[in-house]
Amino acid sequence: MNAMNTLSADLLRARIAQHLTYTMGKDKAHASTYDWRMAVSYTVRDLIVDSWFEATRKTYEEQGKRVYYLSMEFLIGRILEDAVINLGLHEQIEEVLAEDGMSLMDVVENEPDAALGNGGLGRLAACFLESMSTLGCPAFGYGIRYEHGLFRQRFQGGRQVETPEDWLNQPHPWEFERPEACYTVPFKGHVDTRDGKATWHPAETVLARAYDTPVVGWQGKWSNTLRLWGAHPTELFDLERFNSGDHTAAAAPEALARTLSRVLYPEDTTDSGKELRLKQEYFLTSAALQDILRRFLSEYDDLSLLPQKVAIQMNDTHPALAGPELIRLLVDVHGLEWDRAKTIAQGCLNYTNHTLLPEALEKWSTWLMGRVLPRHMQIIERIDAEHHAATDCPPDLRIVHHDQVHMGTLAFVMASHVNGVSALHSDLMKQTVFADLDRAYPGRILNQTNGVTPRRWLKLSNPALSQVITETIGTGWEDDLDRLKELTEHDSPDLRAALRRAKRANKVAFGNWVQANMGLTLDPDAMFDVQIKRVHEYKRQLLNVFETIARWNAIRKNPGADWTPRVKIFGGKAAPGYFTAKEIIRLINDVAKVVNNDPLTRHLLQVVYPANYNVSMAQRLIPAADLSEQISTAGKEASGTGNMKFTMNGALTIGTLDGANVEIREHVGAENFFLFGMTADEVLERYRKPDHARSAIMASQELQDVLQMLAEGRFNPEEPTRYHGLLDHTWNHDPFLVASDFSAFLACQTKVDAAYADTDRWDGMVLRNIAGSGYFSSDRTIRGYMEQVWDAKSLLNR
Ligand code: 26V
Repeated sequence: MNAMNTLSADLLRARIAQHLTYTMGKDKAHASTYDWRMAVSYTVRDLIVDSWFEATRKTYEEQGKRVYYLSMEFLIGRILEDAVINLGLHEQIEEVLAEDGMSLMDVVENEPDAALGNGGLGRLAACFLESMSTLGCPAFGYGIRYEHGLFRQRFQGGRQVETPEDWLNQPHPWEFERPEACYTVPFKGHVDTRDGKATWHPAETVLARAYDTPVVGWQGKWSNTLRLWGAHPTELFDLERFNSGDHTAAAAPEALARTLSRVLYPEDTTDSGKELRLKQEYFLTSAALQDILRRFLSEYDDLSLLPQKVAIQMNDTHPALAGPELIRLLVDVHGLEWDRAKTIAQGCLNYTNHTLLPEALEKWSTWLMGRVLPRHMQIIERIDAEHHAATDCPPDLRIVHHDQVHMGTLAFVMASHVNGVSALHSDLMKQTVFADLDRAYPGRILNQTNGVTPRRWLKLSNPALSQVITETIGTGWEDDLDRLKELTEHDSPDLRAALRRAKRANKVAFGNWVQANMGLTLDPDAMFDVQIKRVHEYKRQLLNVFETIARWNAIRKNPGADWTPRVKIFGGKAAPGYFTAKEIIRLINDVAKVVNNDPLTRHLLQVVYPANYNVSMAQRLIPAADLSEQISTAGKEASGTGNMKFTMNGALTIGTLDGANVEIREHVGAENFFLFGMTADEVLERYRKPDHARSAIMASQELQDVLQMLAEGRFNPEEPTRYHGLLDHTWNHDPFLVASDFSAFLACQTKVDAAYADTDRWDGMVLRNIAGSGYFSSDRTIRGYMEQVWDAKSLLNR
């Protein structure tokens, strides 16, 4: 039983009123939604603090192994709603707020998203934090407290325009600033070596200051800490310069230091080789490792115990300096021998790979690395020499090669375990990018298929469906998601109808939001066909928009046919410097403008692209989706996590055999999944055909028609040549095989139409998707990491 459930509305009423008066300094008559949100947030936060202290006490007492999750990104979204759901305080707070004419929804929606991440990798880190707390795994998340998270997206004439995000311009009620938890992070300068001992004389230093956010698990039984580092100057300002009148120069040290935690890098694939990014990565890594060692040494005095007490997870290669940094701290600061230090470091570290796209594999020039981190460059050279000596690897398998430091190789060599994020992805790691390293270090690569937290992605975002589930199988599925399987035992016309009603209610709610925000009226009985994710060529939004155009053509040719009405919904941001992705966004918006204004087809086809897709928009959109588009070129999407959220929420997937789609299909049953397209092997084969694009285009009249319309500027008569570049790209390059998979996609979409028209059949498929989604809870994933990677134990109920 959740202790919080017994908290009376009276107590909450008193505490909220207390915070409104004494923390916010407002009386009820003048309190704004913001004031209420802060008062409610402080009230809820107070309720978490006790379990937070209790978890810390227990971890010290049991001398448990701690897990440290190092990530440059945590895409958290809103915090209050999550805490309220996990504490089970929904109804009581709603009741209290209603007395003053407020609603929990208004209060919750007043909170800005914490958008400290780009996409899947950052959102995964946020789901993992929540699951680690739910499972009582003693853990810390370490990241950067970016002042500005991921940019906001607007559309101007259909084009993406970026504006800075500013979540910290209001006080952030969830963090505790820790001025005493503060570390010096050194940069640049030179290294002296005397009698075999290296001394680094840095030329710059920055202070890393901790800001802690408690992360509460399901039912408030355990809370861990997300510790984000803010950069501060070591010297406040140059008083001499200030006194001499040079006020700008006097503030320079402060400005320089703060740059390090100013803004999240918005690229999520291209490694741009920027010095600031390298400094950010080291800033996070060094602060985290100093903190880890300080905590360890406060409890133990033998550093050899470190691997027994500490597991460090590197979320992609971004914190891969953890290897050399840990060795540096152990050798240079704590006086250990090199071999011992390296063995200890390897015993603690693990590395998760999140992409095989070559352009996303981080590399740093030895020149930059040597200038910014001269001591680390020496350490990396030595690790590399020993790696070479031990494995006799060819030059291209070395960490340093062609004057570049290969961070993937460094992370791999320094880790106990290396994992991919879906079965297919882990297999491909072994067959391709990491094949030789896998042979040199057999058994090091494992798989841990991603998952998502069902608390945020089902219970919180889809109360209508959650209620149907609870009414059918009872409570307790929230932290035991395999229980969703029981739904199949209750399959009945009544259950199917209930699922359908819940979905329709969510579609109506989303339709109202679109009406209010975009002025478009959606038909809730049309199929909501959704593709939401970062815009990338490999994710093939282009394939989806080509299909949209082909569908429009087909309807116009035969408007009287028995069409299944569809709303095509897109959402997602492009990296600011990614030209082709931005062209694709503009094309979708141009197509939307024309198609939505066609009186002949309007009732059968609409295209909606709300700007600024983020976690909160995902929470509205996913519960309202009928069809989930997971159509990446096979072999390119490491896992996907959106695909899992849709399945849990009763959307059917149209997808390729890529990433975790493969496992989703196995769990929901092949007959309940719309599969199309080439396999990863067939993709490789297809690339060998020099005219793959042209020959595929010539084989499809529908695709030729689409391309012809773009050539003529059918969607942009004001500038008919607008998409000629994109067309040339498609005809002559088509790097992600849009043309080659087009016909299969079209044919599969026709099957989707037929299935949707058969309501009962569709509802049965929906039921089996929800029932089969239990495997994709991040609780299952975290259990896998605890057992197979970290060797960590839950401290709950002990
Ligand atoms: C790379 C870089 C390069 C330098 C600039 C900043 C930056 C930021 C992120 C990345 C890596 C992005 C990799 C990524 O997000 N992978 C996604 O990870 C998800 C969680 O495992 C997975 O579901 C997606 O399939 C995968 O694309």
